[in-house]
Formats: sequence, structure tokens, C-alpha cells
Amino acid sequence: EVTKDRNGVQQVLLRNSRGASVTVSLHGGQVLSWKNDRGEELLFTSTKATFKPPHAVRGGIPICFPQFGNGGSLEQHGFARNKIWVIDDNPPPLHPNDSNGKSYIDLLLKPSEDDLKIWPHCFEFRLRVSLTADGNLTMISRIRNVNCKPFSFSIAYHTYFLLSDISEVRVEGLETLDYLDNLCQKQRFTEQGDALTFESEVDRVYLNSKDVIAVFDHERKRTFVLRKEGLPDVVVWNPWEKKSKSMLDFGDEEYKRMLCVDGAAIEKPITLKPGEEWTGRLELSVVPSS
Ligand code: TA6
Repeated sequence: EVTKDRNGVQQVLLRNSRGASVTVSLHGGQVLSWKNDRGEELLFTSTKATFKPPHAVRGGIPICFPQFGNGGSLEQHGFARNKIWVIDDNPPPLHPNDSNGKSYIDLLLKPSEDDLKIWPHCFEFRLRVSLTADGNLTMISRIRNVNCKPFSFSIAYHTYFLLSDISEVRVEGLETLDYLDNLCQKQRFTEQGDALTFESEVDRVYLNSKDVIAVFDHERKRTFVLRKEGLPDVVVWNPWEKKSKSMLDFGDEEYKRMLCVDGAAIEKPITLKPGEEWTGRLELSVVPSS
């Protein structure tokens, strides 16, 4: 079902037979909402988010491409989340089990003449957003080098999970991994051996993680599970009190009910030779937890 937001930008609503739903905006190819079959919102969106292109809405799942972070000539987290994508009517066939029993939408981003001036690489970025019969949200990115000189990119699904209380959140799956700490000039540290808990600002890229990460929301007795392929790194970010106050599109207290845990490929950018294609998959599910 295609609707329009207050700026006239198309949004696509996916529903499954149990009443779960996903809303994707053509602005940035950004998932703005993922609701379970009881209509409960599972992703965080700031009450102060501005729906004003070209800036990405603060929340949901912005796509960071072709770079994560700042540096070089590109804006922070690259341009993909600030561009208008199009609905791809004739996507090349995906692996059969990526289509059956699901409602999905195929989006496409290709560089404009202006984009090529900033980032001179002819790519095609195909994004399939699906809602499975079980209410899981899957995002499959296929990025192709359309017969130009080789190029490299980083990518992250910048996922804002909605949580009851950050002080009661635990993340499992990152124990003992090395991470780059954005709060200490991206220096490399090693995580200790037990689950992550949160008492202050965290801004890290965990490296070479396993493909399953769990985010426990103690109060709501539910766990978000991330399953990823082709995305070796995991960004973990909570701005905490001080940084929250410095962000105009983020409420002062909102850090208490969100956490970004992103499937990503950052430390080792992906290089595509002419005609090559890269695929990255992320599946989000929610399971009850004691
Ligand atoms: O999650 C890592 C990070 O780079 C943080 O440092 C913070 O800047 C966050 O992304 C949000 O970035 P944005 O450009 O969306 O405000």
C-alpha cells in the first residue's frame, strides 16, 4: 500500500496476515516503523524528528552508505539516507526463499549526474525490505558496480531499537570481541567476557562479530534478535545525557528508551570490481524472554 508523508514523499506500508506491519519511506529507503501483530511499535523514532528532506528522520533504520561516520568529501554516514529512492518494478530474481510467504518492496538507488560529481562510481543499490509471516523484518542489500572502475564502500543499517529502560538492557553476542571506540579516537579495545550493559555514552564498532546478536529488554520481557550475513561488524550507540542535549532532533531524555545496534561492514570496506555485486542481509525478530 503506497501513501505519502507530509512532504509528499511516498511511503510503503507492508502488512502480514497476523497484522504486523512495516513502513518504508522512499526518502532514504528508510524503515520508519516496524510493528508487531499487537500493533506495538518496535523501533524508536524521536518525538523531535524532522521529516524534512534531505535530512534523515532520527529513528527507524537509516541506511548508511557509501560510508559510515564522517571524513572525506561525503556527509556523515554517506548520502544514501538523504536521497529519494524509487520503487524497483523489475528487480533481478533473488534467492527463492527470500520471496515466499512474505510481503516485500524492492527499492532502487542509482547515482544522479550530481551524485557522480561527489562520488564518481556507477553503482546500483537494490534494497528489498520484507515482512515475514512471523512478523520478522528482513533487509537485503544488493550493491553492484555497473561496469565502472572498482570502488569501495562501507555500509550500516543504523537500527534504532525502542526499549523500556536503557539501564536494564543487556546485549549478548559481542563478548570478547575487539571494538573501535569512537569516544577514544577510534582506538581499538577488547570487550570483556560478559554481556554489555549501559551506564554512559557508548559509541563503538565491534569487529568480526558472530552472526546473531541479542538485545534484551528486561522490563518488556522481550529480546530483539539480529541475524546478519555479509555484515561482520556491529555498531553500538547510545548518546546518553550530554550528547542527547546537543542533538536538536532528539529529546533530552530519549536516550533512556533507545539503543542503536547496527549490522554493518565498516572496518574492512567492501571493494567491487566492474560487474561485481555484494549482498548483505539483516533479519530482525523479537522473541519473548524471561
Ligand atoms: O552510531 C555512531 C554515530 O556515528 C554516532 O557517533 C552518532 O553521530 C550517530 O552515529 C548518529 O549519527 P547521525 O548522523 O544520524 O546524527
